Amino acid sequence: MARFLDLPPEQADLEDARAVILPLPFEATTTYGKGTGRGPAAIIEASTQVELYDEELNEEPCQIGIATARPPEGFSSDPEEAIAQISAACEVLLERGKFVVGLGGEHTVSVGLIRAYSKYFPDVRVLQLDAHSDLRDIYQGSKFNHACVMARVSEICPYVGVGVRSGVAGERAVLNPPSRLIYAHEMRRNTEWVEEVVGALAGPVYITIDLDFLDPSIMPSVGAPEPGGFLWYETLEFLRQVINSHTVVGFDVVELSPKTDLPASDFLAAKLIYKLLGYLFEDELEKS
Ligand SMILES: [Mn+2]
Repeated sequence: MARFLDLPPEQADLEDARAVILPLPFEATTTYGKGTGRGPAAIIEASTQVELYDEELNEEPCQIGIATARPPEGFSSDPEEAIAQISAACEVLLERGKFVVGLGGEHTVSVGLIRAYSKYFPDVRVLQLDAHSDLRDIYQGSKFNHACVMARVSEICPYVGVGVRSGVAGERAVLNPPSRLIYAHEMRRNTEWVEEVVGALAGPVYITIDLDFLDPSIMPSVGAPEPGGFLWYETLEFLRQVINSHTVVGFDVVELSPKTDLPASDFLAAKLIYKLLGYLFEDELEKS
């Protein structure tokens, strides 16, 4: 597999890199549009076209070193096994002090990543960006279906879900505070939503980004596109504020279902990852 951003070997060396891209081409329980298994490769391929210079930060965020790991060896197609493999792979990287960026794959992969993170950061809280609440306890006979991701996450740690515009009746009642679910229509009505979400988070924060949080007009390459999503700059401004207000310890970008005639989606995912790494390591970049 190619290297994220096609960085020269010295900037992509696992030993020295601050951040590691962990491709997780897992797809087993997708229900609607298929193809998330090809997501990581498509994001990495598109990333080779991303400019290394970030004009907003006036820095080259790649200076922190960004390595690209291999997917877990003998990657299982069974969700539970795959989650265990992902968790183990993530732990190895956390042990080495790396900032891990998980690349999905279907959203199920986040359960493995968050499981590993919760071991290293026992008081971690998750911020979920997603069009779907993913709160079903069981779906199509499995507790590890992508429609159950946040039900499983809520068993690991508290979380705040934002941007949701598709869910099931009574889902809020199953959440124990401080976990919270904020619907997209509520965010649209409340100009203070960014401050509200930032205020609802505490401790080390892990961000899981289901790309269908974004509006299908800018992110059509997802399995279950939902109208009424978020646009590029509002998403960046929101995430930058989260990063500036909290210690963000890791994130994942999941559910890209690449289509050959829509390369802009793959590029958006790659650029989003690079923008976030720039925001996250801005202080270190300024010092260097
Ligand atoms: Mn999801």
